[in-house]
Amino acid sequence: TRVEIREGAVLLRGFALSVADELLPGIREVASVAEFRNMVTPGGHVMSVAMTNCGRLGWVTDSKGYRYTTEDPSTGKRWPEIPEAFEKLAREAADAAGFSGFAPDACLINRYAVGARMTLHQDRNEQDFGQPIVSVSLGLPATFQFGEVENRRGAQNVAVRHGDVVVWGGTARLAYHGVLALKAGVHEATGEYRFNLTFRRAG
Ligand code: MD5
Ligand code: FE
Repeated sequence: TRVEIREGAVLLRGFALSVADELLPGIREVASVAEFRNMVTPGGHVMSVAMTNCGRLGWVTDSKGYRYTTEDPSTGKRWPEIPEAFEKLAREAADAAGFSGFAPDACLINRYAVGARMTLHQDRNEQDFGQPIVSVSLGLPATFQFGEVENRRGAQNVAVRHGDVVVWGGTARLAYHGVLALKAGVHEATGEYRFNLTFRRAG
């Protein structure tokens, strides 16, 4: 089913369910080359979410700031390629939400363990805010928060589960959003984790 969670943001419930068993080995393969790590924010905080990337560009943060890089700073090697199954899913989800021709060049992979969270923020490191972001949830459920474009006030909650895909574009593209602390649990596909694949056209 298709749920419009706000203007520009479409939740495609279960859209990735049939390909989840191709996505999870893909995550494992990417992480065998570019390991999950807890990056440091410019303010000096270690992020509770562990991250890695695939694609021409990868999102990183360190004491110098947030940015996209072509190389993994922990190895100096280029980020692994986006697996074909990831790319196909991202394109089809964007298409289903009305954004045809989406060609991501960056896929940030977030790994949430119990207690991991993401405080309200905007995604502003990409070149063209006219391009949507496609987000794929795998494993343990989470509570996603989405607010306004102007400020952090009045955020609303939406539950995201294994296989759900959200496409953010148009007026939702710069909305504040975050993820509440992950509750402990065990999922048959991912064990004690939630994974989120975030596809962007960054460059
Ligand atoms: C997550 N990740 O569940 C989320 C999914 C991130 C991040 O937020 O930056 O890694 S992406 C959700 C998103 C992206 C762009 C815009 C909006 C939400 N929004 O307008 O609410 O790990
Ligand atoms: Fe974000």
